[in-house]
Amino acid sequence: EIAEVTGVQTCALPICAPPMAASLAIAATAFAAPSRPAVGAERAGVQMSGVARNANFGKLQAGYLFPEIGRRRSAYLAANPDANIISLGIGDTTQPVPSHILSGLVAGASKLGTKEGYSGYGAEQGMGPLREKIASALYDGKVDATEVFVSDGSKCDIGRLQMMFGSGVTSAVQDPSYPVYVDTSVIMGQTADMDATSKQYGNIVYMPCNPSNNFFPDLSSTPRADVVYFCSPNNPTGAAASREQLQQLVDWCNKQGSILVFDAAYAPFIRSADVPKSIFEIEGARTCAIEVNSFSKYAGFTGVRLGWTVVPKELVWADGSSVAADFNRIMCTVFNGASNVVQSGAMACLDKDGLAEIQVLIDYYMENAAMLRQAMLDIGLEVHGGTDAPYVFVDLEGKSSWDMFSELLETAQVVTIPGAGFGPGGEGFLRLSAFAPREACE
Ligand code: PGU
Repeated sequence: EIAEVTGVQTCALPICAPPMAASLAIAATAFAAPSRPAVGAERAGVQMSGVARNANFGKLQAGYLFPEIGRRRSAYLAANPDANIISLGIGDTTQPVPSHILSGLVAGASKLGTKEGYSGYGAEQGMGPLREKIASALYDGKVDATEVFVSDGSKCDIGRLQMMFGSGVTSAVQDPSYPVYVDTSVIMGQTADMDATSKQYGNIVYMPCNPSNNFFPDLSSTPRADVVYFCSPNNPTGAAASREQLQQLVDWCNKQGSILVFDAAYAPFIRSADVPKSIFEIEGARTCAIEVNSFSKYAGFTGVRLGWTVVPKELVWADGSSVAADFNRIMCTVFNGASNVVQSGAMACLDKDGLAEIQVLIDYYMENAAMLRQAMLDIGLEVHGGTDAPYVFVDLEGKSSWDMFSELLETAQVVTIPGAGFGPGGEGFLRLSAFAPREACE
């Protein structure tokens, strides 16, 4: 019976111990962990662990979106080695780091070569002067330096926020949305399986955001969720929510007792007047919102890596305890502080010269966006985004987005991102990234 429980009965392999020792070992492990295989096993010549796979991975439908696009691009290149591929796919910056910001990175690296300048582990929350500078230069004093947690990027912070929320919460997302919110919810075990027809995971609240509602959800008919992910300007639709819309969102979250995770990674691309660049410009946000943000798209730091998360002091859990205190606990436990070299570069981003250099970079990418938009309009397609965000969202008039992705790759050697990769609500659209070099957009 014990052998049956542990599954060892079927093991007829040389790695198994002799019968007497085996039965003792089996008995011991059977009491310790009766429902699991106790030892590694070899099947079809492959050594396997006795560790059960985290079942949440089985719920994920495919690999992470962007490596999947990369895989298809590489397969095409392998079959067509002379192809000159134009990439309007992943939102990855392409222009060099400007000179003043670069000098900050270089200075940070050089310091490490001197006895006086050398530093080892830093504060897990980031260097004090950088936290101060983020609070003053980007939030105009609306947040305190102690509420800013400096990190290695906003994607990583979303993962750490999920670790803090745990597996018991329900999450709401815009549909379509940046796939990290849903995928991390699945991996954390917050969701049920995906429904084959609706292509939605159970226990996630999908908030449709499309041309029919001007890319803002009807909150009056949206079920409550514990955590609401909202990205503005949005990836992939390019829509930027107005002040009134964000006020509605904050009021709704406060009323429902939800925590809003506001992703402002594209804030500096906003051109429209009076569109907020931070959720903390909205009254009431301090009792419901967390903001994740990043230098990736501001300053070409996608590979350099520096982001931050703002958790206001007023934000508390249902028992009245501090969310910031728990996020701090996560950062101290699983993060050892952002690179000191990179934090020196970030300081340079935020002084007068650095901010001016960032503006030049953003102008460059937004000019690309305008060109992509115009090109799509010229061929008679309906387009969204591209005016307050570096993404142009093209309406495919009912065509499948994966089919169109393949067709464009094969006939024009252009890489794009199919809207369906951002959730079922993205089907029928294609995302074009303006982070390409100018020649690609021409
Ligand atoms: N938040 C949003 C809304 C994003 O679109 C991205 C990057 C990030 C966060 C990540 O920022 P980091 O600070 O660099 O971690 N989105 C890109 C890149 C793909 C990816 O997997 O992050 C995109 O093409 O959508």
